[in-house]
Amino acid sequence: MNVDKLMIELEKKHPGEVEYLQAVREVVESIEEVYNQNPQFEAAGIIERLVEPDKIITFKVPWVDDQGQTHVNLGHRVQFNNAIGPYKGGIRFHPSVNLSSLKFLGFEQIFKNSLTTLPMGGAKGGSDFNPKGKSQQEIMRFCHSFMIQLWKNLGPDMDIPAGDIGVGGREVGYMFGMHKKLTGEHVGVFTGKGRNWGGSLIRPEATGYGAVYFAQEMLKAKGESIEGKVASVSGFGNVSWGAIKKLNHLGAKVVTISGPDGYIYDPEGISGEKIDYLLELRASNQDIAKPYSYEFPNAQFHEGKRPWEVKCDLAFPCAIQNELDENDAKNLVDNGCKVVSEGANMPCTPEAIDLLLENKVLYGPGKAANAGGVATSGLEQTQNAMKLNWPAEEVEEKLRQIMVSIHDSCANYGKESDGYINYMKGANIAGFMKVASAMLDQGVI
Ligand code: NDP
Ligand code: 2IT
Repeated sequence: MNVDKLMIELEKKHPGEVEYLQAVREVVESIEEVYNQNPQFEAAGIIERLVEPDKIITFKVPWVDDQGQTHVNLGHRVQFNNAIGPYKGGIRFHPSVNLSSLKFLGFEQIFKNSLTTLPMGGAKGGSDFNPKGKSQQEIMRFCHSFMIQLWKNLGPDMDIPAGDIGVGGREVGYMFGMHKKLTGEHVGVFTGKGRNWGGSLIRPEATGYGAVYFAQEMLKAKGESIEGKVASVSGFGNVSWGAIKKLNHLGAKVVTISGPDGYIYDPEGISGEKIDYLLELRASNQDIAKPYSYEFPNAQFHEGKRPWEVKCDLAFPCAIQNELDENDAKNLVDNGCKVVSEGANMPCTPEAIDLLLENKVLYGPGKAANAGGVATSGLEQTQNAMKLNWPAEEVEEKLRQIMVSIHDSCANYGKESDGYINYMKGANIAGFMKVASAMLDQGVI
């Protein structure tokens, strides 16, 4: 494989798909050496087949708002690769959704799911629908319409979606409900379901918990722990919430959260009733950062800024792609940050990653650090297939073990001669090797 040649060809075929090309470049640069040491990969065209999705389904989603006005959004499902298991990955509702962002997310999902040790292929879906400010009825009508278009392409052994930005338990409920109505079957075709009807008891917390467990493992390898550390977290959605809960539980102090409008710095730490207050704001569909600073006057709101300028030991970007750039990474390094564990998918730009690696920061890439969410989805599927419900403690212990195992796989492939672990390289190689070997076994299809 010649990385530059491959990327030139890909850019010609998919012009302007910036995020997708960014995600592919990172992986192919990491695996180039092992790929070229294994001539069977080249002969079987593994990389050329892996960078193109198996199938993309695009459809219109018409829906009627509360005033009787009709709207039309676009929906997509990118079924990227099912070499090691059925397609699996979340659904995102956000105005920024387009094919480039879903292809980057689906591509990342292949390697992430491979790292979990569970048999899951990679996929992603979503729509440019903006759930912000919509009523419950509007959300329900949209979700039903989305599923009317997509249901034929899903199944517990074919493709199993879950949540992502703008899609949580409520939206999964509405989409699952329509799937059940159309098929007449109550099957585990979604994960992140309600706790009373097949959902895993800790799926909502799992991604954030996993990102903290991954940071814990990176620190452990250096003889350190989470306790007593100061942590900066971005966003305040599903993933940030889980990360903040676990960080508090393990004795860290969380000093930031953020939204698209800016960030909150709370030097006293964000825990307990403050988290309850944030959850209330979120449930009532309001911005969170500014109202938080009115409610807790010792906290400061920094309008239009990102939290990475705050001094911290641990950073958890948990909001959206490319939310931490080279300048932010420089601020983190200058302020003595030791760990960056990505709760979000691809939150660090390539320049930011280079700077973190050069400065030997412990950098946990999203496909490893946030894999606890989809891993717990895999456990939910297992429970559904067995028609069992495991207690929360049992699922969390399984999740913790999976995060340890992901850490060890990355360390195995990412250890450098001076002992520093390049987790990005390790994650990409470990994730790739399993999928490539399955593709070789199954022939050119
Ligand atoms: P949510 O919709 O629950 O939360 C997203 C959060 O990010 C919200 O607080 C949102 O603020 C904030 N946000 C959105 N855009 C920006 C921006 N431009 N700048 C700052 N903040 C922003 O999504 P999730 O928590 O589920 O997902 C967050 C990230 O984690 C995504 O990258 C997702 O792909 C990834 N992820 C999610 C998993 C899951 O299980 N849910 C699993 C693995 C990864 P507001 O609501 O005000 O817009
Ligand atoms: O990015 C992700 O891993 C998710 N949004 C979760 C996917 C899943 O199927 O649980």
